[in-house]
Amino acid sequence: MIKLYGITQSRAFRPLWLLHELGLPFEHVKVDFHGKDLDDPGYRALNPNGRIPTLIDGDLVLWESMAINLYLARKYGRGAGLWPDTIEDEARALQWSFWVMSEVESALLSVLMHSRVLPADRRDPEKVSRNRGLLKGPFSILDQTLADHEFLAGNRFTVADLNVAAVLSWCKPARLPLADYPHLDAWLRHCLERPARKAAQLA
Ligand SMILES: N[C@@H](CCC(=O)N[C@@H](CS)C(=O)NCC(=O)O)C(=O)O
Repeated sequence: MIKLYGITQSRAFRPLWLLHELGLPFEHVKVDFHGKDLDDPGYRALNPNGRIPTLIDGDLVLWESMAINLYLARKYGRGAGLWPDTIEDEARALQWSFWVMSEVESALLSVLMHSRVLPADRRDPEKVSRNRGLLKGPFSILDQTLADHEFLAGNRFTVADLNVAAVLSWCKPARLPLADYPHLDAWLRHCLERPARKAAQLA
């Protein structure tokens, strides 16, 4: 059986959401990044980075949330429509998954940490302001794309939408308003309304 390591309140949320979309049976091992779980030698043998998530599927041990999702969607998601139908749309799914990790994730995480997660005395408003500024470019690009396209790869919700929306789900807890990006805002709400996203959040 598939095993997914990592608590919901981490990047493990991304594969958890996808596993719920797929409706596959899986074991959820709630390894936490608070405390000592990630120092456990058994866990380190699976993921030498000492991070979550990690996936086991048969002989495959895989880490990196986007790699896990692209693998799961390609292997198990064709029937559910989560893997794109054409090579061109596969390429778009890869493009948007790499894009959200390289252009958005780090700046958005910094806004989240410094406006919400860190204790008040460790928050740096300068970082919030700088990273909010950095996000304007990528958010405008995504908004323009979604003005002309309902979805990011093909004409239905796929792993491309899930991967990008899962990262952008941090906008709400980071209290980042999206009013300047109406197409992005509407698409994100639509993605986050999906029952599988809600089920993953409760996992
Ligand atoms: N690029 C990795 C990042 C994984 C990652 O940094 N996970 C965090 C939790 S969200 C973690 O395990 N942090 C523990 C640590 O850095 O010690 C991915 O997307 O899977």
